[in-house]
Amino acid sequence: MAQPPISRGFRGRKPPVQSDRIPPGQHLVHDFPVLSAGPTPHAPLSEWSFSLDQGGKALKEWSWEEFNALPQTRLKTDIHCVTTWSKLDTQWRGVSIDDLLKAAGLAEPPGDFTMAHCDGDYTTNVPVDDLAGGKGMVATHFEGEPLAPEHGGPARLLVPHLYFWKSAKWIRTLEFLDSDEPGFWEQLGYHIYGDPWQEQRYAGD
Ligand SMILES: Nc1nc2c(c(=O)[nH]1)N[C@H]1C(S)=C(S)[C@@H](COP(=O)(O)O)O[C@H]1N2
Ligand SMILES: [Mo]
Repeated sequence: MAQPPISRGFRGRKPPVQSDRIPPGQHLVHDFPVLSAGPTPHAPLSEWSFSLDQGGKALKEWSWEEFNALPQTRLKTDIHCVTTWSKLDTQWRGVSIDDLLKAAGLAEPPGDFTMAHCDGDYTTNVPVDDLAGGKGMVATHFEGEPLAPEHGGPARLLVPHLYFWKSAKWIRTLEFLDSDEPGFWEQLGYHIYGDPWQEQRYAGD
């Protein structure tokens, strides 16, 4: 049966794809774009370590072996890149910031803010409240496989409720700070906090 033209566009269209999960200005992708400000580092696992730092000193440091022996957290979550792609239901495994603090013997986080430091000199700042309470992890696995080098392997920060530039790839140190300081992209004009639901893309948004 002939349909009036107005319904034709709707018939051919997929149902509005869970638009309550796509923040303003974002669109859904099914691939996994790679966005890196520099080359992919390839540090051998025998030389890899992860540390919680404060004032230039390590509060606790783990080797790759020790890190993988820590309690594992699984997380299924949506991610949102400031370049406007969003990806739904990504699955991650790693160590939660809560478990890292516990394993370091820290009853309280030693500062209200953090700076993630990575192989290749990338940095990004995240408030402790956005990492603790099950909100952030250091991820080593994606979709059941070891995290690919171009996506941050062996380990990346994962803070899925903020724009994905906060999820620092190749993280090696989480530094605790008393005040919020801008990281790499934040110094170049990106928003200091980066909430995708508020479209906090650039400073002043
Ligand atoms: N170390 C490091 N981490 C990084 C970046 C980077 O250039 N270096 N890019 C950020 C940006 S802008 C985004 S959108 C995501 C991209 O992650 P992906 O390449 O796994 O998609 O990583 C973030 N973490
Ligand atoms: Mo990004």
